[in-house]
Amino acid sequence: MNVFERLEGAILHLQFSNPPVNALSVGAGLVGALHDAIAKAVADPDVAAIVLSGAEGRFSAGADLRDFDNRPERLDRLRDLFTAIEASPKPVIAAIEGLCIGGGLELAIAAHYRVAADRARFAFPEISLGLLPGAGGTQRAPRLCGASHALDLILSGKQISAARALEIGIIDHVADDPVAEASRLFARGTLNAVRPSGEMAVPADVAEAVEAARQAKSLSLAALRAIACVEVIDTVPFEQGLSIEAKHFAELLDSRPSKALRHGFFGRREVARIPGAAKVEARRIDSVTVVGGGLMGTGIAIALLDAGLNVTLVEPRDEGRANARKAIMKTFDRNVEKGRLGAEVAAQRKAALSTCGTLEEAGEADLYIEAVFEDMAVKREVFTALDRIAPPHAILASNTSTLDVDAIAAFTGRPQNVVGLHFFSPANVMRLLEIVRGARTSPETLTSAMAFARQVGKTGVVAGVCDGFIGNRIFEEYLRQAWFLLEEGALPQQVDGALEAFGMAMGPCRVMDLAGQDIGWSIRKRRAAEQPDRPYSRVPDLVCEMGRFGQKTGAGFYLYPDGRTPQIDPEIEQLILAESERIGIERREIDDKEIVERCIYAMVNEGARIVAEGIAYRPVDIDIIYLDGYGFPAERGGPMFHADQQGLATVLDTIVSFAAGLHGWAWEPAPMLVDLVERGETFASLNCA
Ligand code: T1G
Repeated sequence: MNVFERLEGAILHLQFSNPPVNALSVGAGLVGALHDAIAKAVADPDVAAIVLSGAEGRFSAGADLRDFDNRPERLDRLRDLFTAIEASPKPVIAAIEGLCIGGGLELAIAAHYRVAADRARFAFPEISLGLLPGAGGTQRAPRLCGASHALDLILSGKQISAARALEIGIIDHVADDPVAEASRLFARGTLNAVRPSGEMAVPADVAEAVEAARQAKSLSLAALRAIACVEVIDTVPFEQGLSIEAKHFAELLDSRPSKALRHGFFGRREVARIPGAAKVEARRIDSVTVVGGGLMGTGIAIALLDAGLNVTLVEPRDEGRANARKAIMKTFDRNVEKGRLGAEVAAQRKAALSTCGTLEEAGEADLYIEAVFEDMAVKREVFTALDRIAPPHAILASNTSTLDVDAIAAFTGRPQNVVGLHFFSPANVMRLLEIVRGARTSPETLTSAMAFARQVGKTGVVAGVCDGFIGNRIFEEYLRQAWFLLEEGALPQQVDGALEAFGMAMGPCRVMDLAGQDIGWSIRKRRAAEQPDRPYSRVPDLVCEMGRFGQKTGAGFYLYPDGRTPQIDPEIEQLILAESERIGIERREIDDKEIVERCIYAMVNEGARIVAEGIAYRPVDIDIIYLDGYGFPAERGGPMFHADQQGLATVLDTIVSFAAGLHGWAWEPAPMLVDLVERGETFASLNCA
């Protein structure tokens, strides 16, 4: 961390540096050092103006999020710095390159002027962390750009360009070299009067902007508090507005949603850490061959093309190959039509795709991703051919979602180069990528796969080899409870309703209707043979035996008259009542609390086993898998974080109570959970492992 000073004539240039993102850290001393430098410059008679800039072509990514987790008062140091800048009797000009976001943007608007490079970007991302700009942003920004633009920035968290920031009044000038331009403009007398934004006129659109913002549906706690902060601008002095903002910020900082969202932010970065592989160099991946032109193969190809990679898609059947190409082109065209993608970029991505019928025609690649039928004989054929054709350095990956990656690796003479890359459908949309490490996968292959995940904008999480890896193995226990609840007394709409009220993007009955009930059916059949002592309810099988596989057949647990919208079907209720009667279960009233606890704690219990077995490195890996791959509510931080928040002793007591009930066999408490409770520890204590 450094603050570099350079006096050029009467202008003092202050450049602050705190790699990698110039976080305004109190703990690391940057904020204090900046405050001292400003005070010294104000007292120095040789200094007439101050130009502030960030090092390494970036202004600042905001306050140091690690700073105030347990030391909220540290933010007062940031607020003091901004007040000192604003109160400076000498003009302070922010010269901005790159990202200027969060507390970084609050620093910039505490200065008297702002000169930015065209590539600079501005945002208040705090809302995505369950926070609000807590160091003056809600009071200063509206005075610069009006309440409506300020609330749009604060409530959306979106980034805007320098041109847009200039247009709405957040910045004053755009220049190739902001530092030089700031000096030139000061020398010309353009930027030489101090202009504290806090003393600027109250914008005229506060009431209207607040009214409009409040019309939005399901505003989060952070959004409600941010609106309240802007609303007071009309009625209280600036200083009082700052203290109201600080009060709301402190409340949010301590709120569960914000703690969960911050857990997710750091968790997505922690899961990239592969224990024991910190020093291993990742292999570059510039070209990829995708083997298989089905739904997954085309989705994977689109994801890679979107990341700017050259992709060769191998599909032996002419019609399959033509359909794959057509589906890929259609996706890019649709994104252009919807304004998500420029026509030129779409053309570049389309041009980066080649298709052919055989691996021999495909030419060499750095990475091969097999996405063929989920059958071991077919995998053997593909990997035997890959072993013969792929260059020695190439990574050989399988997109398998259920098969044994070690068995697949054994089809080759290079198991150290073999890894699972389990994409989630639709592969070009879902963020999660399970990276399945075989027993003989080398650290270099694993590290390269993790770097590849980041390269293609995915959240890579490493999983060991077991049935279902991490995500699907846990999901099976979640579904097992959901199906038992149906035969014990609940109906699909109640199970889905309870879990969607908890925050799941889609309840289990709906999600399996979407994914295809036949997929779950085949897994249950396989597991019935492999694990006869761990049965499921027959209810979903009965639905499948009617040929009702969900949306794709127009009916599953629900009817889909328009192909998408679920409609309750009395015939399914009859089927469930008959099944309860057939197996002699006296149906009972089941409340939503029990539905949620049984489904979510089943995840937690299985997750504890998965960590104990080393299939997942840490509990946070399970959280990120569920946040980015299974629609777990972000404001609850994932199953393991949620369990910590509930208190593991409470979770264990509830699990023990379920063990005394029907299907108690499914509720054997995971030894790790019991041990953590006995030691008074949390899952979080295992995350630094
Ligand atoms: N605080 C602490 N560490 C941060 C950080 C931050 N604000 N931003 C990034 N890092 C770490 C990150 O954890 C990783 O480290 C490394 O930097 C590289 O990040 C007062 C209260 C800026 C777009 O929300 O969105 O200001 O974990 O891998 O992909 O009102 O980082 O690997 O050891 O993400 O190039 C508001 C959060 C804070 C921005 C760069 N600011 N950061 O993305 O690199 S609250 C934010 C980002 C605030 C004020 C409020 C991204 C990025 P490690 P990275 P990247």
